[in-house]
Amino acid sequence: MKKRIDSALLEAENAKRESDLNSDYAALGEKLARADIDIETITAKAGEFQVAVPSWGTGTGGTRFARFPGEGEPRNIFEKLEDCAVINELSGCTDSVSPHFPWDKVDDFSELKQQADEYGLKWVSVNSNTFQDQPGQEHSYKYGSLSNTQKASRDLAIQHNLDVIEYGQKLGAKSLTVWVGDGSNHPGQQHFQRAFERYLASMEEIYKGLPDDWEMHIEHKMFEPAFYSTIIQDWGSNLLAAMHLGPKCKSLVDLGHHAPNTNIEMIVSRLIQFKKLGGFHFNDSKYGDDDLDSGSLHPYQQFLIFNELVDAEYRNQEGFGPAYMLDQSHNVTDPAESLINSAIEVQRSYVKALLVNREALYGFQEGNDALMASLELKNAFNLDVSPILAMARLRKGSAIDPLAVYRQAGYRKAMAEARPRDPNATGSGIV
Ligand code: AFD
Ligand code: MN
Ligand code: MN
Repeated sequence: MKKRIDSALLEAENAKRESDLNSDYAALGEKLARADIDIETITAKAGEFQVAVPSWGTGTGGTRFARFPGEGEPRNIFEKLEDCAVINELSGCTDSVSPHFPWDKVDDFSELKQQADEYGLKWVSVNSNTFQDQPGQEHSYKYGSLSNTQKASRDLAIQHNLDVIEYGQKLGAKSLTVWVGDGSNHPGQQHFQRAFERYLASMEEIYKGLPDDWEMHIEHKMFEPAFYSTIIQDWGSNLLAAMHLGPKCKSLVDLGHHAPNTNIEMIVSRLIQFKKLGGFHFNDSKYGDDDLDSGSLHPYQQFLIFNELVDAEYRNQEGFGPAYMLDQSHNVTDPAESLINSAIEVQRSYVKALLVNREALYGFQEGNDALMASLELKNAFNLDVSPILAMARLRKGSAIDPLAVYRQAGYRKAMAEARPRDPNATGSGIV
């Protein structure tokens, strides 16, 4: 497999830390054994866990006010893929990429697929973009795309989604994620029911174009760019649409797309129960769709979500198998560093959720022992599982300390030289 980080450097950095890691791992192993947990089982599961990187996350993000580009940003999908390869080499838990079209459109998809194959990266859910007009676009999305009052704009948006499915097929992806910015900014501007009917009719056309083994994932979002109403504003509308469209359509939960303090883990549970959980866009938020780094603000919430996911896994819940993706906007950090760290934080939540004694928890729940039930979760959350994560990385040839290696490698500086800024570069800033 083609590597972008010098293996000698990686091995030397790991060698410096290996003996400390072995001691910490052994100590944690003893502690877990007292609770009848086999550390090796957990480490193996940690090693299997993967979360996809969004191609658009490798560039510096921005806000409505400005974008402050970083040094050595990728200027096209090939360079984004290079950064994704680095993120995966070091973290060992991001073996797939979620592309966004038309930002990532290329003339020769086989060349793109080949580059990904060489890096050992897979393509997952393809994203369509009907939330902005492309240069020269004949019918605008200013007043919506799939729900636009004008048929010509709706048809364009439908066709774009069908094209995106085709690109995805060439790359080997198996799902389409649809997020639209459609909505209204003024009370009375839009007839709610008619707009939703138009959206559903358009989505039916896209659904018809799905290959047999594909899924379609709908992403809800409470506000922005429409600030009064959004066509799929919450999980209720999302689920209604997914149920209307059929079994291949499921809901995708982006953590930043809910009102502050919403009980997202309960939404996750409901979607699991009705076989409608398609996937996740992980990120963190304080106020709205902040797109902050996963686990940077609400690690307990992220753990509680994984508690539901691991519970479904434990119960062999039928129809369960969500796609895990990050969706973040990095304004003040090196995007590669944020993505490495965030992927590991998501993996950390998963591993902690594995430590919950499910049978004990069910017992406390049945017996209405609220305090012990909550402590069963809290005790797992409070355990520092870093040695397990580091050991999982070491065993697959990744870094014990990914960020230290990344900085030692001087990757960003090298990219700043290799990738002089391109004012026409696409794909960064609008997430
Ligand atoms: C925007 C949306 C949504 C979507 C992303 C990529 O809020 O999160 O997943 O763009 O289309 O951030
Ligand atoms: Mn998202
Ligand atoms: Mn978002």
